[in-house]
Amino acid sequence: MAHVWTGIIREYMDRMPFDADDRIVSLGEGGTPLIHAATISSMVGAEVFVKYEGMNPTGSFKDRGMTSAITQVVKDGDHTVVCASTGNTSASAAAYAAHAGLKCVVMIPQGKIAAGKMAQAIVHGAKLVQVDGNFDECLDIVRALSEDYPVALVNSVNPYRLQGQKTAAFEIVDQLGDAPDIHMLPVGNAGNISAYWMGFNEYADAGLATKRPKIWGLQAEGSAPFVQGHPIKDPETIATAIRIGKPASWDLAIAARDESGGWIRAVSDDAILRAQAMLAADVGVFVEPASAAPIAGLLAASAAGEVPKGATITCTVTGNGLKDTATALGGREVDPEVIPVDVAAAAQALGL
Ligand code: AN7
Repeated sequence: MAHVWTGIIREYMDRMPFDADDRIVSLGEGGTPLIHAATISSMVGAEVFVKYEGMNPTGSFKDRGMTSAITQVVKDGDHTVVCASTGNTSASAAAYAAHAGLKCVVMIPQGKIAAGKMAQAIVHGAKLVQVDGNFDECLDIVRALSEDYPVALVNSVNPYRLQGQKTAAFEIVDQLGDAPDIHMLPVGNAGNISAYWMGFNEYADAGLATKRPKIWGLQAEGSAPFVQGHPIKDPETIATAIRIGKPASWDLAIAARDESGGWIRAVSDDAILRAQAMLAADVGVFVEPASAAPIAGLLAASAAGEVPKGATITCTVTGNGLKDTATALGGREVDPEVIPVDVAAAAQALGL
């Protein structure tokens, strides 16, 4: 009989801060595909795989952290969760809160989150407030709210978030049979890079992997505090998910970079959009712009001769392209020819 996936907490229960008696709040997250990217592999002279996190229940990796964060909120007996978000955290928090019967309140930077993510939070019944400021300022507000009011913070400063998100590293090792040589991912608030490093270390320490990957993190050029070496005030990028200037998990991300012998670099918005198109057209995986940053970074590293020949490289593509169709379609022909109901006209229109 096929193994039916039961969500990351149940699948990795022995490595999670929960036990079988806990009421697990799950939408079946995790168990996402690791897909070989043949064209990109031959372009860079390595074996490249993408971890397709857009396959999660709300379309992003945030669900891994939200199942564990919300499970703990229920355990603690809290009734309302709060988060700041560039869109995906709020979509995920809203869905898991709905499933658990909790209230969800969300602070988002005004006009700076993708339409699909906004729709998710609204439809799942969250109370949304737009802030005339950026994500970092929204996070400052919700941190203060969670100190002074009876609301539980579910941003990645909540340690249960990283506990859930580390399972993506477990899955990659389980899927490959060992850790990759290099793992690449986008870096925004820096929770995920910290969680992956935790997960790869935990598996190596347990003898379940023979090595630990170098971690290569990617930011958008206009929003690259780790590349600048300090927080920045007015982050800007088309990849709104990672439009973050003051990452909360700063020290953990620096540790992941340095202990692994990796790096964090920046790529331009144009390079991100080209990588997004390449992933869709060559791999068959439609991601949101932020998720394409690692591929853009991989192509740049390859052009600089920095990709080790034959290395196994995994790239987390963090969010589903359906969340932000406007950016993906920007500058493209979106009004295909209309024909009468006629086979000959169809053949002619299709150039057959
Ligand atoms: C698609 O939703 O911060 O470095 O508020 O949505 O762990 O922050 C989203 C971040 C990468 C960066 N890719 O991850 C939010 C939020 C996508 C994202 C990141 C985000 P972190």
